[in-house]
Amino acid sequence: MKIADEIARRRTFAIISHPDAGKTTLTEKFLLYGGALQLAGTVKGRRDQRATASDWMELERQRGISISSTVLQFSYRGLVINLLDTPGHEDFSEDTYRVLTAVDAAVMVIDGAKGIEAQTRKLFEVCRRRGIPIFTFINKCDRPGKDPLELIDEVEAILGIGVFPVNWPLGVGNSFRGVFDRLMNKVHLFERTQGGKFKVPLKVGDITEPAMREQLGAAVVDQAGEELEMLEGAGATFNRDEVLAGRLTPLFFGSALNNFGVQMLLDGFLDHAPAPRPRPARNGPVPPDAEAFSGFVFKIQANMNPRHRDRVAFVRVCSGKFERDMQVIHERSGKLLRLSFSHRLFGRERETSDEAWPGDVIGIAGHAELQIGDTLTADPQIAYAPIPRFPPESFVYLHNDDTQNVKRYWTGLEQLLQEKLIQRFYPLDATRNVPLLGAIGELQFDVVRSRMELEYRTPTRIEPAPWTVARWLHTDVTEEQLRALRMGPGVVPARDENEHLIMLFESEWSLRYFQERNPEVAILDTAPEGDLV
Ligand SMILES: Nc1nc2c(ncn2[C@@H]2O[C@H](COP(=O)(O)OP(=O)(O)OP(=O)(O)O)[C@@H](O)[C@H]2O)c(=O)[nH]1
Ligand SMILES: [Mg+2]
Repeated sequence: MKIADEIARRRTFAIISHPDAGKTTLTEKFLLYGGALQLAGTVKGRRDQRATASDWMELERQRGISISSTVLQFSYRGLVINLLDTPGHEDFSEDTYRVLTAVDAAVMVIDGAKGIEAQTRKLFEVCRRRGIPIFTFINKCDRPGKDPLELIDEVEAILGIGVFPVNWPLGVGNSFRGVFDRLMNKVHLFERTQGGKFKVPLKVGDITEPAMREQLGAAVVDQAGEELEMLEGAGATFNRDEVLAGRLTPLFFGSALNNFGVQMLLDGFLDHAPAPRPRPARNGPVPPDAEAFSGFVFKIQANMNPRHRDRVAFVRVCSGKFERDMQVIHERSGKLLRLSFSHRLFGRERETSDEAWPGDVIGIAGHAELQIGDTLTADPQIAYAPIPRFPPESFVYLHNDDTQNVKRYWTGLEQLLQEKLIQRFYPLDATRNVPLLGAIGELQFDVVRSRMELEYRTPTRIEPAPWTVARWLHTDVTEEQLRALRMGPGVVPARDENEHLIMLFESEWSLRYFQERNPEVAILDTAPEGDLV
């Protein structure tokens, strides 16, 4: 059974967390240990240093933060891994949420000095709602941080999930030298090297060996011994079913920057993470080994590689076998599309892919009609749920500063709207033609300006608009009802690109005032076309 084998060897997962916890660094080290890179790059390197494979955008390199999610496909240990590095910053969180619709598991990275931070908590909630198993990595153990037992309590208490520490740190901060593998009962002793560009030398042995005691120091060994005993006494036992149900998180300590514990995390994750499972759809779950190919678009991005200045739709394959040149149904329009330009993705790099299996993320070029959330399928019965669109919290007018080049401005803006980096709104009483754009956070407008400049050679200028809250109205609301609404101060009705009505408010206060004055009007937290799953 070819398809069953192919499914069994797929692992598709996202790395998630609050900004700066080390997702991109960990991604790079997974690539190094997974054999996909010979030399690891750094997030915010000096000019002579290699950048990372996942933070390839100009603005990402300048600022040392991730802005856009990246897909990296590679093979390791006979498995095909689809790894998605996501941005942590809240302003880019829509991209991260979309990625979470396309993965089967997540690695949650926690900065050992900071513990659970706000954005990590939100992303964890999304994973829990979707039933995605989570593996936890406590990063930056090379720096003074919180007590390991305290960190475990924090994960259990704040996230409300059982924790099984797979390994235990030996030494902290400057004296962090290794980890104890609780499943294998072995010590992994690492050597610190400069920069962590290459794999680090590793010594594996028993904690009782005199040589280990000497190298780690008696105090470290004794303390770890006590803590490990406590864990044995009080802690959870390892149970894979609980992990797959999202009730237990295997937890690993390490340092991505120094390559400590990276291989153990990668191997442990691959051993226990699920292969693709049946996926909910309109007419019931679709098993991955269904005969018919199906998948959906969860991201669109153009101009990723200067050699191919085109638009790529990221498709998660959910069932059946994908073959290049196949004809599929574009479920939203009912049209047949031939998918001739399919690619395996590795950051900004790509190569032609002739076939793909459930779990794979492929890049499809050459189809301008593809939108985020679209289902592509060989079986007309299959339709996947739309991907929710969240209300923006920041609004600006985007002016074209180069009036000689109106066409480039509109082409660029149209593309960025397609990527749903931003949304465009049309106030009902608008008297001006300057596009009004909304985004979850302001940083997104920096990205818009940078990409307009770099990819469309169009300098733009931003004029702030006063709204900070927006809510869609239920699609039942008629024109007549709309005219009868008591608006109150600081609110403007508008339409989005899909003609749905949305109210723009200057403050939470004006939203509440509006709700109190119009109790009969149903307002929505996400755009009317998306079910929040
Ligand atoms: N000391 C120490 N620093 C680390 C470690 N891992 C990552 N860092 C540093 O932490 C900073 C943030 O790392 P990134 O990998 O960019 O973090 P990120 O989670 O991808 O951040 P965003 O994508 O912007 O949310 C960088 O300066 C890294 O060098 C580690 O193990 N130890
Ligand atoms: Mg990053």
